[in-house]
Amino acid sequence: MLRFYLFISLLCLSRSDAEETCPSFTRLSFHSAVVGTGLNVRLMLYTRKNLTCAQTINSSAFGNLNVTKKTTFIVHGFRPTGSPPVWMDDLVKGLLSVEDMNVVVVDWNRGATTLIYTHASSKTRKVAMVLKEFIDQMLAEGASLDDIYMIGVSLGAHISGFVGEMYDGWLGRITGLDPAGPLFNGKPHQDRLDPSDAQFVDVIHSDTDGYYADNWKDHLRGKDPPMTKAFFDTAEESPFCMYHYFVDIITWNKNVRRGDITIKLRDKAGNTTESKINHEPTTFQKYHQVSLLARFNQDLDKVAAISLMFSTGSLIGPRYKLRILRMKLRSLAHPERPQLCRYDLVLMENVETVFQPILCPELQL
Ligand SMILES: [Ca+2]
Repeated sequence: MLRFYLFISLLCLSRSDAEETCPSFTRLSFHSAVVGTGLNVRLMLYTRKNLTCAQTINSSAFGNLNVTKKTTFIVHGFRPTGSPPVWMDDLVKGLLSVEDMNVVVVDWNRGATTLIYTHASSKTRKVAMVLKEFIDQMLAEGASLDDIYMIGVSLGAHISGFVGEMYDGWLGRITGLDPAGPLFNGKPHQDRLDPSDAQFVDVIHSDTDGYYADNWKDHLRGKDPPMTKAFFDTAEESPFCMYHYFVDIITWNKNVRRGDITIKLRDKAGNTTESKINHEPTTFQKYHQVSLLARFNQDLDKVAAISLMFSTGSLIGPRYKLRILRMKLRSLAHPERPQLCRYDLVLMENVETVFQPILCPELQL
């Protein structure tokens, strides 16, 4: 019994030891917010090797940080109560679940915690300087600015902007989440987050003054000119926009065909763009319509030629034909544009078939 008790005690001891070695985000009391806090910036690293147990890192101790991978900094904002941000853990886990990268939580709770907003905002430049020093060291170790991504919330958005400004906008990306308005709205670009601070800057407002997030369309429609452009997803390279079209295809092969369709569009000026269809192979059944979602890097207003290629993906065996009764191209972003059709086509496997589309009849029976 004594031995069992000792075992339990050792177990508890080792567990509490392990917990102590995992640093956690600075937790302060409301009292700290009342009296105010001096600035202290801590960098806490999470990777897939240490998903749940952070490592405190600095310019001379990188821990698991791998400079050949992407590094995402998460920078919080004003903390009027001293408590850690409740969303931080979910964001860290979410990022690491989609990509094997370095996630650095920038804990400046000492500094951000105060009841007086101007005291917190006055420290943002200093936080940016600390981050610049750290990133400089990362670059010296072989990291690339292209791989640096900063997600900044509230004041953290402007901190990210200041860091980006110090690198003349060559950081890979900055995402501003509800960037702080007071003391920043209407200021020159060097005093706030702006589109020139990184190669790609995106901002999400969920609490724009006076507008609810779910009313964004009405708000933007009222602007002159109207600003309602939504992109379902974006490309990896500049200019990042993706344009979506539906390609409706009805086939009449006797047997079921499975395969991919590659689509190219060309306009009268000779500009071409190729689809990025990256879903599972499509099943074509006789007289059944399938609607493929095609993504293009360019939005060609007046399509002069369409090219289709069918592929089953198999390198050996017979080449198949896909007999198309009707194909229809329609823009998702511009449903008012005329839909383009073509009838009676036979696609030979792995052979590009180029044709001029015609306007679809207004009424399709
Ligand atoms: Ca700026």
